[in-house]
Amino acid sequence: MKITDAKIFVGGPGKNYVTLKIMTDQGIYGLGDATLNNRETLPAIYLQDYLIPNLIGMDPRNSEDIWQFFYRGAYFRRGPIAMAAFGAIDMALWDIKGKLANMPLYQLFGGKSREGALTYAHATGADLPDLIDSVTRYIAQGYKAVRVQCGIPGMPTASYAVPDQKGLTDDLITDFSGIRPKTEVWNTDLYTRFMPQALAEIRDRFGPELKILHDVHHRLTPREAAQFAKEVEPIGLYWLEDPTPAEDQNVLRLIRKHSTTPIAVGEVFNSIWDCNRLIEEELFDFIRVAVTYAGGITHVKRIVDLAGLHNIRTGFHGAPSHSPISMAAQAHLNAWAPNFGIQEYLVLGTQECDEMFPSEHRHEDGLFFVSDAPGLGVDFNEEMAKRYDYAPGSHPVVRLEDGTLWNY
Ligand code: KDG
Ligand code: MG
Repeated sequence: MKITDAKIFVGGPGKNYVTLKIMTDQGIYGLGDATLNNRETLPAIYLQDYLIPNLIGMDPRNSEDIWQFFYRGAYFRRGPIAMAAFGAIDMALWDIKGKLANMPLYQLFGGKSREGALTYAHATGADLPDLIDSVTRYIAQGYKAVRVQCGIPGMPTASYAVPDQKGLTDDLITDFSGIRPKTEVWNTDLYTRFMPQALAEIRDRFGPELKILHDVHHRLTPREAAQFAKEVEPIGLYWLEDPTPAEDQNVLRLIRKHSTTPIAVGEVFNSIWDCNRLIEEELFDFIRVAVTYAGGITHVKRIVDLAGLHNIRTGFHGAPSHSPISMAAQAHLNAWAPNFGIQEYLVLGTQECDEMFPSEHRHEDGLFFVSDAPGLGVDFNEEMAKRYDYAPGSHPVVRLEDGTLWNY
């Protein structure tokens, strides 16, 4: 069996999805997602200029060797661009494998460990009353787990995942439009004074059953993060995410020394080499990698297995930048993984998105039910994809009030 061709499409309804389609001499094709949020054209060019010319003629069934060929074969390897490109190829090869076997992917991993996989929604508000409304609505939709982000009184601008006006709480999607980033202004003291109280109020209001998550989005220093994690300990968070930037990995040791609040990290990790020591030392509780940015199913499955040996559960990244293709890849891993924890769930559930990526996957009562169709179980409407142009975007930059650049 041989790969005969591969095509890349960049664009989609409201997002620059990077979709890879690999064709074979047996008429079976596979789909992959290389959407690196706000840098979408880079994995697309890497695929087009360097990887696809090498893929043609390879046997698509040898997904492991093909992964090793691109990863080990690249002298300059790792990093989000390369790993997103390798990841898309890997997803597409697994899709082909599943179609050849006439089985959904989770069967090839070892079958189902559960039916519905727990997901969490993003509740937000410009202030606490709006956040409470937002949480109330998600609970009414059946969610058992909700990430809560809240506007901070006195903060000069809205911060990560928080609207700048009251009333905007339903499925808020951050506006990344424009090549020049917007600026957010951040004040740690205001945040660390207000946020623990807000989280405590959410716990009091909604009771012990609700799984409450919160994303600090890399904003605190190590000491501040340790103090924050200790302070929120009585609230019983499901997780506290990315308390500090990912570069200084010693930080997690300090946080662990001071609190038992569960920590989630990894949405910016691209390989097992970014987290193997942290996992082996059991310095966090949930691994947040995405199949898109971390080398596809082959590599992420390796991370999940290592995490499983060390009491770390999965909590894959699921921001709206991931297309239904990589979300399906994660759904198959979620159905199988013995150490599954939770899935972030935010794919734009619009009619246009569903038309462009038709599938029988189902989200109901806060749970994700994976389809039994062979392979990934998602298709791709190429003709429709051609309607969308690439629209450049950027993540905001963050500055402190004196102008110092901070972490988004
Ligand atoms: O591209 C970056 C976003 O996906 C990220 O800011 C979202 O932190 C995020 C999350 O937890 O979904
Ligand atoms: Mg996050």
